[in-house]
Amino acid sequence: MTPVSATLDRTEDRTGLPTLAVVGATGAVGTVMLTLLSTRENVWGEIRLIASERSAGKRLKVRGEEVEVVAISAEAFDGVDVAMFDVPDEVSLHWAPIAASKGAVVVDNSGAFRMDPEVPLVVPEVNAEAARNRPKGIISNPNCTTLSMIVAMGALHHRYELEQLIVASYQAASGAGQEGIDALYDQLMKVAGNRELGTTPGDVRRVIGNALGPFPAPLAMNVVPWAGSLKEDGWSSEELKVRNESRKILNLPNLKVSATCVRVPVITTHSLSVHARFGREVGVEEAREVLRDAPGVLVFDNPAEAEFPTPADVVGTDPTWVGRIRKSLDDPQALELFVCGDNLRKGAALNTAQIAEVVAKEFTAAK
Ligand code: 2RA
Repeated sequence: MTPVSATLDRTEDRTGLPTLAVVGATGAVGTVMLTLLSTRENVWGEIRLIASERSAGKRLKVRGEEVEVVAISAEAFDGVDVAMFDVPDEVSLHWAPIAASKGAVVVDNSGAFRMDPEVPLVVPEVNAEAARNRPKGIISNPNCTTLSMIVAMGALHHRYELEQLIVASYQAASGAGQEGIDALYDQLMKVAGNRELGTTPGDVRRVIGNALGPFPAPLAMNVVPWAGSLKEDGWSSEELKVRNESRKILNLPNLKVSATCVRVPVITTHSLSVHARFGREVGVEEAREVLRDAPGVLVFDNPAEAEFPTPADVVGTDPTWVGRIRKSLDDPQALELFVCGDNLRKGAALNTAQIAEVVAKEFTAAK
């Protein structure tokens, strides 16, 4: 679907187009979603905004028009063809099956259904066809950390047969929602202007005090080797998601994956350093060409000119940016790469919108 730069013409004819519901329209990802729906090529008739009772009655702009938010209820899904959910796991667990039972195809951005064998986990550039097989009427959107690298990995896998991923993530504060964004800005205010901080153990911690927000340690002037919740044997939920979701999306149940997830003081855009090992020898120039030709990937890789992706440059853009592409020194079958992707766009709202657009085509084709 081609993005268009201007807000859509309000007078366009939307007759016969499917009805879309956006559930969780008022959150950090929901806000990006409304921007995307206002700037991408339009495939929707009515767009209905649904949120909690608390947000009902608010008026939000989408496609240049004000739309009133309605409270979530079974009736709110009447006549809805596709429902995009961006709400906490427990809300999706409850409401997604209800929306599906009313005939909507649900595209869910929570973790509630991602590993359910009856729910496809879809990245349109990699496995769009999986969206058709949805026995529960639900399609899952992957976690933002997986999404920030998987488009590039999918392209390389199709050429070289991926065997192993060893990754370290550098995750932005907005991955932890609005609370994470607010905490990082507040902490940056506290440390700003103090030219002695960061010189003795615990000095940053003392200045930040209890204002940790959703993070287990100060994030300003720091990196925190933790995201998500504690799982077995010391792994974090986030690290297991990278492993399990990569396996499911690429249809490689035995893919070896080892991830270390780290939070960094960046507002939005996740980065990952990736060591990818393949079933055969990789030519680095050829791999660059594969990535250049891959939809959704932008190669930005000329260190001699200081050209490599950084979150500060990538934020607010759609592609997966790839740089620092090198052949591993000790393994002719492996590549080293650095990837960046906006965790609120491709990592969440954009991929959800792309999946919904894949489904919208089914409705449009059926008419
Ligand atoms: C994070 N990936 O960055 C998570 C959000 N889904 O915290």
